Amino acid sequence: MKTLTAVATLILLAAAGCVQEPGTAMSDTENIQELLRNSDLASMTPLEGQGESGGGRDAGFPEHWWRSLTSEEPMDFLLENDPASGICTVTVSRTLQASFNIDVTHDGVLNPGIKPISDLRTRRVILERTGEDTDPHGGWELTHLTPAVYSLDSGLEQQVFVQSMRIYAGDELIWECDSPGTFYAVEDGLPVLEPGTLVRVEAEFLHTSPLYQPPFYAYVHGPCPVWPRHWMNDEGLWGDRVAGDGVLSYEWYVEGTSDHWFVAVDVIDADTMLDQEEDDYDSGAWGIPALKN
Ligand SMILES: [Ca+2]
Ligand SMILES: [Ca+2]
Ligand SMILES: [Ca+2]
Repeated sequence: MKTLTAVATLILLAAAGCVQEPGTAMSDTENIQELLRNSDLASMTPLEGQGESGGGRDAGFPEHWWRSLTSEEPMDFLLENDPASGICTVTVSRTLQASFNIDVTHDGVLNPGIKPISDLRTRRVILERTGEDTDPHGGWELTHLTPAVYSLDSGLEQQVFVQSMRIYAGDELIWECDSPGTFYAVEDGLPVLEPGTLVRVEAEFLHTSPLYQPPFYAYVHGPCPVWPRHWMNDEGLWGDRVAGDGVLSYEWYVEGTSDHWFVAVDVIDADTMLDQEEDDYDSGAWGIPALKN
């Protein structure tokens, strides 16, 4: 009976991918990878889904646009040091393939063209071993992370980049980033958003080879009203404090019911946005998980 139970347990563990050899505990590397695979903090959303194109204000904006995810590779983990020290920095990366659906004909009909997307998402995290072998994930905990950076993986030259990002609650600055290599403590360094609070996201962007005016379009993703994605402007509208200063903004009341507790700023090249035929998808983004108060 004892043997049967032991065998049954072993089969269950093997099925869950936890144990390769009878009686062998998971290694630090396996524990770290398992933790990261299951962590909401480590994951990086594909920024797909619907939203505002630009308010339908003029023909300089598409009638509609949205990304639809085709496939994602599993997350890739590069351990930057030997975890035997009890602290480990890991580069997490993940590729995605998607479609950029864009409809530039303002005819009241949804008739988009499709541009292929091949992107790479990367962030670094720090884990510490604060518990015992028998604790979940062998006592490892995710303590710090950088923003997720979205970049092209298509072979085309990326020409649009995020330069800075700030989150305000009311008029109080609660999170800012000027360099995506910056680590933030999970315990007290992430933006905490309270449903119903007026939140403003500001960001600055760069186009390395601008052809059009404006050179790019920018969007914020997060727990926003109606749509999880909204247009950011530099026209002094909707929370933008100073028109024409290169700081783009969007302000909203946090939706408690939202599933989108990941705040991202997303820049798309005007060259991508102004037609629906060319294979010229160019975009970049930064994103950070937000905690719900
Ligand atoms: Ca149309
Ligand atoms: Ca501005
Ligand atoms: Ca184009």
